[in-house]
Amino acid sequence: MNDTRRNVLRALADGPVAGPDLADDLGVSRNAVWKHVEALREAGFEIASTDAGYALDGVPEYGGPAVEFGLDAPFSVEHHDAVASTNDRARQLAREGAADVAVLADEQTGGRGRLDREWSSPPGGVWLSLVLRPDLPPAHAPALTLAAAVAVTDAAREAGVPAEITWPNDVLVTEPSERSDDGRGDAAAGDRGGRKLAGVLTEMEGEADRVSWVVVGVGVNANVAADALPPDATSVAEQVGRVDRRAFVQRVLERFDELRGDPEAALAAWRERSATLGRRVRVATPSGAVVGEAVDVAFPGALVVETDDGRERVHAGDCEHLRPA
Ligand code: BT5
Repeated sequence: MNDTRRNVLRALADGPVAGPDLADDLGVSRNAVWKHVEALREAGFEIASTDAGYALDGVPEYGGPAVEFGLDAPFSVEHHDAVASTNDRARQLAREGAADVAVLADEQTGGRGRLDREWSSPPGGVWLSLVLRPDLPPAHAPALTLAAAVAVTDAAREAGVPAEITWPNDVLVTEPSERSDDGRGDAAAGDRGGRKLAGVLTEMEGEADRVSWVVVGVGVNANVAADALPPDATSVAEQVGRVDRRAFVQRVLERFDELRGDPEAALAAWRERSATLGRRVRVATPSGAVVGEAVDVAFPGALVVETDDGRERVHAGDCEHLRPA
């Protein structure tokens, strides 16, 4: 959304404003104000012309301007009805120099998981990619993935879904008997630990000592029927019914914004929400399987596994929860 339009909305949020006053406050012509109001009406904002001036009567259910309106985090939002992949669009924006843009799509036709796996992205989901330009060495970027997983987990919990995180990037809903807080630890061998609600795909470009950009892609099965998803997936709709995606995305962006500059807080929050810590795991890594008890996650996101041969730090891989030995 352009800056003047954003400022028009901000002014209307505080009550009716006369067109001439708005023009003066924003330093634009009355005609320009009128054009911005018309554009906002087209975007779904209900703006009445009253004796007291323009009055905001309604905000659209979803979309870029709707998510930006009332958002307490410094992201501009670009919404598409459909794209191949919001990560691809975000990478394009990153290469053009953008920062702090959130790309959203209702549907992805070529959604990607890690290692070029497919990510099914039917209409109704939250398919979101953040363009970031943090002042970080590339090795620290995994902390952003953890922060995103925490942000999604908190938004899901506020929507009533008992979500937990499995290392490194999955947000799952576990069956009550499998939940990490009941201490029973009896998920089936080879189990991912529950049904997958969301995943995070982080991509970046940069020099050895500093990233030039990072794209954090977040996929959440929000208002999607379970039968439109892979068999071991679940959705917010299936768990608790349809969610207000505008509020959900705002919560994700705000929580992520709180955590992105504070990796220690992100790590602490991740540990509290983790279904992996304290479990026996098998992590498939490029150099072989690591099996043992997951005892910690260490900065910037390594899983610490207590194996028969001592402690190992695993930086990347796919993690399964095992039955206790
Ligand atoms: C992930 O990969 O979990 C990262 C997913 C990131 C998706 C977002 S959506 C917005 C942005 N744009 C993109 O193109 N991507 C990002 P991974 O851990 O590799 O998990 C992939 C596996 O999850 C697949 O092989 C399937 O088994 C399963 N899967 C595919 N679609 C799913 C879905 N919608 N829900 C749950 N599981 C799914």
